[in-house]
Amino acid sequence: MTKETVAGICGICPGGCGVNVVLVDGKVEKILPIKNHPMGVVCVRGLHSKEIIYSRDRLKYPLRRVGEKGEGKFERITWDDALDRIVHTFGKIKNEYGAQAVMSYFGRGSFDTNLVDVFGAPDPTSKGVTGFLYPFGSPNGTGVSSICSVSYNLLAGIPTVGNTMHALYPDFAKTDLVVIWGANPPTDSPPNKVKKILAAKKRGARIVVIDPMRSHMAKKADQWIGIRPGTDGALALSMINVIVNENRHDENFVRDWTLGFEALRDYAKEFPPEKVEKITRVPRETIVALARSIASANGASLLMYTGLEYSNSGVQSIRAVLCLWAITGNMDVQGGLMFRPPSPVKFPRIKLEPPQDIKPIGADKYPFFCDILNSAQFMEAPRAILRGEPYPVKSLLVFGASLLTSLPDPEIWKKCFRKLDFMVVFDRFMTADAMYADMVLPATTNYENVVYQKYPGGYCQLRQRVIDPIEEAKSGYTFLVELAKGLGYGDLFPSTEADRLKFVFQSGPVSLAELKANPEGVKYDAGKQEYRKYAKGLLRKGGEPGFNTPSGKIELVSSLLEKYGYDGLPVYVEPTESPLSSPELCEKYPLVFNSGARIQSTFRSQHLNIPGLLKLQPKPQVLIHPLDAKERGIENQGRVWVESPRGRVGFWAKVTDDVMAGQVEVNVGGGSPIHAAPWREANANYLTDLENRDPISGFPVYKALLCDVKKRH
Ligand SMILES: Nc1nc2c(c(=O)[nH]1)N[C@H]1C(S)=C(S)[C@@H](COP(=O)(O)OP(=O)(O)OC[C@H]3O[C@@H](n4cnc5c(=O)[nH]c(N)nc54)[C@H](O)[C@@H]3O)O[C@H]1N2
Ligand SMILES: Nc1nc2c(c(=O)[nH]1)N[C@H]1C(S)=C(S)[C@@H](COP(=O)(O)OP(=O)(O)OC[C@H]3O[C@@H](n4cnc5c(=O)[nH]c(N)nc54)[C@H](O)[C@@H]3O)O[C@H]1N2
Ligand code: SF4
Ligand SMILES: [Mo]
Repeated sequence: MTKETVAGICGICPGGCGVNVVLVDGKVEKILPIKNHPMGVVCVRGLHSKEIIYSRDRLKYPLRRVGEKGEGKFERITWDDALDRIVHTFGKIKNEYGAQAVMSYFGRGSFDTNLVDVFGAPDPTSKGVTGFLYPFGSPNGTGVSSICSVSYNLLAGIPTVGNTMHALYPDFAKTDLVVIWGANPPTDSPPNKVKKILAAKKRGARIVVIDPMRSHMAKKADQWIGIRPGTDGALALSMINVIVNENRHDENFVRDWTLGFEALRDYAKEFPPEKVEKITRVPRETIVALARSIASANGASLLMYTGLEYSNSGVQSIRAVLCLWAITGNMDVQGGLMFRPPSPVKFPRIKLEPPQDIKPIGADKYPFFCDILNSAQFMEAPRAILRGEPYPVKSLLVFGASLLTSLPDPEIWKKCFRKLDFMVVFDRFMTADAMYADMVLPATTNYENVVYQKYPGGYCQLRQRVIDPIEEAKSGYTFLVELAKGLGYGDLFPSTEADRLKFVFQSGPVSLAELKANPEGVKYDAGKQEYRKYAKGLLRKGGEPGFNTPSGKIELVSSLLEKYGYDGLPVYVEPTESPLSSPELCEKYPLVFNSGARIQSTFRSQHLNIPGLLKLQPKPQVLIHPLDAKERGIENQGRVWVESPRGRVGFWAKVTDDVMAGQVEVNVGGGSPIHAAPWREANANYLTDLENRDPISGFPVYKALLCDVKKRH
């Protein structure tokens, strides 16, 4: 028996956590954290790496469909045959309908640095892999950016503060007050912020969590503020109202560095705490007290992520919160919401240009989204696939995604899959989508790949290949480069993973030799942190003072949104399906529906076939308050139906006051053929609505709908 331990990076999700891999006879035996690694921790899924890598469910060979779509009959083919067939069919579709008829969807399984830095848009960075089909001639690179993170990161950040939100970070080390608003850091990938937040608390900073659920983080916080889902915009505007009325805003900052204060002040008059208490369910005293704390904190920091994206005013609600941070002078100050320093070093990237002669799908309805991302908004794909509007889409490459479990209305997507001429799925496992594909191709875990990982703050680590690929699985990079070669543009990219590394580190901030000599990673200078960079000309390209917005100021009224025909103010809109906006519907569906708060043992639709992880939560749950459960005769762990105007799905009740009375939280992820039976039957997206979206982002309203929960006999 040979036993060795090698330093590497966890290869299960894109979190990039540093791990020591214990190998016995060349097989992964155990995963241990690397001490003092910038990511710090290894989550429970990382600890179960062995079970995931060697799962008997892994796809091992390329497959070609031989039965009907959805039937699940496939035969093994070779990679060469598979690639030839894809190249031939994409070419045929291009000749007949134009290159735009070929679309790609890159999901949560595609966030590897190799892919994002090569095939993603360089500026602004969105993590989306949008560019693979640009050289082919198709603007329809799309993916999970159509439903995740972009609304917060790009569409709210860029028009308001002039940067992506990923270019900002909360100054936990110096803060007085941490507000966690629509995020739960323990289930982040990676979960590296928890330690910093708890250290801030220990130092005496106050931690406040605004969330419909008493989340993991809320339990550790000083205060949990429960809120009705989708109403955060009203809460933020009400705090603005209080602050302005009490003259607590930062007058100098507002005068010198913001645009549209008077209009915002006037609009916020419509949101007095007495009224907003009824909208949000946050008591008026709490609204006033929190507003005062944010205004008076010597640095109030803010941590947000996806929680506010999925309502009818998602982008604008996130903007309202940013406006609150701006007028209270909490931007780029000690303890506040900081901009990352301009980095003196750059990793070389490959720049792909989108085709200019044709607009992506969705550009007519979501022009701001499509322009910022240079990509299609996938929510509009059914129109193109089923009705040929505005032009037909005939082929879909699904890369590391599970559309049938993650998008609203799985039946419409099945219809799309049946209608497509050609569909390819590249994944680690057989997904529900793959059952409809013409070709199913096996992907590696990142333990089987060679790449590098760079971390914010100046740290870089080599991702060593710790095991050989399982059977014929290929890395995403290898697959895409081989496909690009077949399609005639392989010469744009380094042709192997090894060449790819050489390309980056020929002029990257650290050398390949240094990285190889230090497998736990290397620090490099990512710029000096200073406060008030906007005043020193450190945020704009030309070195002029100000923010990176059209006016150079933080735009409380956004000129960019106005240019696209949207309201420039961060307007609040009541969710279109809610107790206040649809009282009649509410008689039949009296509970507010929320879905998709992360659980540790799963990652969206993943790991629901892994016995060790399933043990942690064997069944899909709906979290319901004891009062609502009692009224319905529902017991803890009892079987229930969750019903919405779209349908009904079976779950198990978790009766808990971690959710507020009158609203429920439904687990997301179920619905794949390989899932354990209870999860296989529980696809929460039969309950959500494809047409109910945020008008700016096109994101579905996953988190502010109506439903009822009934005992299942
Ligand atoms: N109702 C409701 N629906 C939601 C949400 C919600 O909150 N509520 N959340 C939304 C969000 S935020 C997201 S991001 C989407 C997620 O939706 P998806 O992007 O579909 O994410 P996953 O379900 O994780 O599916 C990822 C797939 O990639 C595969 N995979 C993993 N790693 C790799 C890899 O390295 N290579 C390849 N080729 N494949 C890989 C996995 O096996 C899995 O099948 O769901 C959304 N859907
Ligand atoms: N273990 C694990 N980790 C994951 C994932 C996973 O599936 N499993 N998914 C990954 C993905 S795809 C993403 S995008 C990130 C997301 O990371 P986060 O955005 O941090 O996602 P959550 O952990 O669900 O935290 C969001 C919080 O917002 C709350 N929330 C929901 N609706 C509202 C609302 O209307 N208002 C307010 N104020 N809060 C609301 C939820 O209750 C939840 O506590 O996590 C990633 N990490
Ligand atoms: S967060 Fe992701 S990368 Fe980090 S340990 Fe967990 S599964 Fe691995
Ligand atoms: Mo996501």
